Amino acid sequence: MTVNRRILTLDEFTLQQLRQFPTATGELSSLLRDIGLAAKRVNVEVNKAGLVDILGDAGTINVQGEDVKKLDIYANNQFMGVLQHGISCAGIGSEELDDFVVFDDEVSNQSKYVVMFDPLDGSGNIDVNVSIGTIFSVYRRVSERGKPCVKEDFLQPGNRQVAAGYVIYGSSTMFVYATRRGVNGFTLDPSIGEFCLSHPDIKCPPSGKFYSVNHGNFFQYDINVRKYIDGCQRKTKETGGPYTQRYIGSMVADVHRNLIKGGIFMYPGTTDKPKGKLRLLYEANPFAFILEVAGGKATNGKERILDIQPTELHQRTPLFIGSSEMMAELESYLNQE
Ligand code: AHM
Ligand code: MG
Repeated sequence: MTVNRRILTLDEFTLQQLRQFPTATGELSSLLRDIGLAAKRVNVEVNKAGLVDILGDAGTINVQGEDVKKLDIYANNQFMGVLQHGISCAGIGSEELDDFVVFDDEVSNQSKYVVMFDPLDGSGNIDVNVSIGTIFSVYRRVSERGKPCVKEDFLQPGNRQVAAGYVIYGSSTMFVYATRRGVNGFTLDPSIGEFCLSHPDIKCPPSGKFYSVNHGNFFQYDINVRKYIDGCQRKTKETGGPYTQRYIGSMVADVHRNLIKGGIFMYPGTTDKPKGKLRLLYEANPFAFILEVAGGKATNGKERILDIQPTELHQRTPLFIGSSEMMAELESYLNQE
């Protein structure tokens, strides 16, 4: 008789990690459990998006001037709700909200962490059944516990993240998170409603075949970026190619593929938008942290993403992120006069 391999759930895994730190309080495990719970609720709605009247525009424009889809609002409320009612989070910042939210109640003021998230990244893809995701970033607050959290708790450079992760609502639903100790991926088993450890200790291959960029903007990119993209298209077997271009338009899906298989993702500045499109605090920073822990790299073209001192919640940054050797080659182009 064959014996089933022991499956570790997300909760079991985080508790197991906790046991290795005798002084740990369990607040991070609790926070990850809360995020996992919200992700499962969002997953249910994403799966039936075509069936119920939750699909489509909510008819409002968010703080970035973009159309807000109903699922964006639903996801935002789920993540904010679990974090507000949990025991670990003192406040949040979200792509969908104008400003930081300080929870300011007895339990929250005692909490150790603040969280920033993009509740539904790639939401332009909802209507067409393409993978979308949630991205989150966790910081230990710098303000005194017992009091409401403050702006400085949120405006910390990415190198101070305690944990970061994403959920991909794809052909299966996965929860991937990183701490300094490693990156681990959990696949949702719908039959038991649990995220189960499926991708332990993820390492990003140093090189790969994929490059992901919006080619439609090609003539708006800086000359060195264009030269690099041109170089990607000229790769031969002898120079590590041929490369394959893959751009889904959901950063979570594009970076997830490149993390697992090796590749590079770019959202450079354009002549119209010199800072690009992506947001530092809840898109670039969490992925930069995850990729670096997995052995990859992330820059804005001039400096390491994780070293940028943020000044505001919704600030944007150009982003180049991926496998270490591919990033080194990219940087050799970007550094040209
Ligand atoms: P969103 O947060 O409004 O969904 O926008 C972010 C998304 C990323 O997931 C994706 O990589 C990018 O926007 C695609 O933008 P573009 O269509 O300009 O290439
Ligand atoms: Mg979004």
